[in-house]
Amino acid sequence: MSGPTLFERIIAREIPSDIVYEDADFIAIKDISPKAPIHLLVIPKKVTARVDEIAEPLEMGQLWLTAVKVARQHAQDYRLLVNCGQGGGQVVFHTHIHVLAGWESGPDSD
Ligand code: IU
Repeated sequence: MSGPTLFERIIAREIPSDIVYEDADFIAIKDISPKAPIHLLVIPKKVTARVDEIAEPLEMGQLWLTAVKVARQHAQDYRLLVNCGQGGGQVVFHTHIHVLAGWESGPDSD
């Protein structure tokens, strides 16, 4: 299947989304089906299907630094998570990092 990914269409404002962060290279949105009190997705604008397709250390570093920055804007403690490939639970094949946070006392407490 070709054509723009779901997240490209969100970046282009073709599909509405709750955008919490944007810069030249990344966007962060609220997950439409949150799995934690705070559930954000940090998405590179440069499309790769899955995180292990990012070969450039600088790009990989900037992705994770942006995820940390966005996470810290919303919580002191948080979980960063990447699903990689169908067998790893990935559903949207445009690389993204999940930011999960906001539990009373840790992710296994609720
Ligand atoms: P995954 O890592 O590919 O499994 O995560 C995809 C996420 O995208 C998942 O948590 C969905 O709830 C989320 N999502 C979304 O935020 N908006 C959408 O329109 C769709 C999925 I489809």
